[in-house]
Amino acid sequence: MQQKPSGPLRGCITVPGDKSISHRAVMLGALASGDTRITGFLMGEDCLSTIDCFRKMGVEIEINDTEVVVHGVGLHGLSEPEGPLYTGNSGTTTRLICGILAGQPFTVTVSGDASIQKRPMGRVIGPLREMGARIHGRDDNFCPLTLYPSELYGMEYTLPVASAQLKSAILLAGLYAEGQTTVIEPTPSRDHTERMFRALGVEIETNGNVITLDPPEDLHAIDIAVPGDISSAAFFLAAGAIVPRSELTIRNVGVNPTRTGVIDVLRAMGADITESNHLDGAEPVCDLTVRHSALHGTEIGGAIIPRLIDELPVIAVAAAFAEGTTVIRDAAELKVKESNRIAAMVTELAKAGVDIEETADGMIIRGGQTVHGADFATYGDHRIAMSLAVLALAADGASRIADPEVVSISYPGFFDTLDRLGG
Ligand code: SPQ
Repeated sequence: MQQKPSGPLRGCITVPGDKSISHRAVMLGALASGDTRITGFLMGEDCLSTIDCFRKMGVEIEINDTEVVVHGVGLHGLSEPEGPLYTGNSGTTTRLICGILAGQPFTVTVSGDASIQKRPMGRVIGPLREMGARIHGRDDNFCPLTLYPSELYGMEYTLPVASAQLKSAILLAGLYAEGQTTVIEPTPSRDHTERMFRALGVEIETNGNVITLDPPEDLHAIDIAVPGDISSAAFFLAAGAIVPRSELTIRNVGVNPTRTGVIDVLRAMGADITESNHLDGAEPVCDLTVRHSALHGTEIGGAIIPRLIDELPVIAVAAAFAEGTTVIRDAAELKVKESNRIAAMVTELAKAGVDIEETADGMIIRGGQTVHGADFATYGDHRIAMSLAVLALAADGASRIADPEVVSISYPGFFDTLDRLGG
């Protein structure tokens, strides 16, 4: 698809529901006793993969527009699927479901697309085995993964990486374990699983970086309102900041503090972002307004990284338009996402004439020079596609983006919303 430089982006939009919360709502709704009504559900391919997996295990799930009703089967009510579970492109589905499957009395195989088959699963296999799970993975690290019936025991586990998927897989297995399960994080990662557990009546305590779960008798079904995804809003925050004369508002965005690193970093770069209409609930939300402003480089590393890991590609785009140098470090996890997001962004931004250098755990961007339109590859990665679309809005000359349809993994209407804003 061809994208030309944009006039100002103006207007008021909503973004689709949070992907992380949508996955968890289906998973925990399936294991709850009673019906879970989910509003604002993300109808992206990844979340539909999660629905498909649970349907195959006997859970009735209705979809009406953006509302989903999960008829929970209870903690011990899943049934053996007829064939393997297919998780598509979704790392969250693949890793979290392993925690649940480890506690089931049947054998099941899980795999996904070519990208999922390259993503490391050893980080989940190891701790689940320590809890007593019997799991076989290709080369002990990759899909397909086969899980066999086994007895699970609670344990204390220190995560080697700050990963919400790994933390959640262990806590989900903890539902089926004898005794307490404790997870210690190097730095806090998104805590949607813990918040949802609490809302469903599970005893779970967070003390700094230590999370302890007591296995429950059952989960009580509740209604879940999914807020707009801050990871999707991030594309418009960056676009509004770099396209001259823009001013746009994104309503009802989830601003859980474990996810708001992108707001902190864009503000540190000089972006004009204001918050209004704060609502506190299981997951806090507010409206975000961004106005174009001059940006400058910054340093990004340490504990903020898990709070903005998925937004680093679009932050790199903002850095290309910022005066001075931006250094991103401590972000080696970017190499094992849907694509190697460090290599992908360095290669594509260099095509646009950006002075950018790959480092072992991040990148260095010397911004403020003219950024040119170019023919961009997406590496089959939704976040790379949308980040490059944002770059194209403010670049000099037209750009072409190969396979733009990959955005449907997390944001099916992305290009329509961009059009509506004048992009
Ligand atoms: O689900 P998937 O494919 O892993 O999606 C990504 C994304 O960019 O949408 C990562 F590639 O988000 C992850 C995120 O990076 C979603 C997630 C979650 O919902 O728990 C946690 C993060 O991954 P991790 O590996 O740090 O736990």
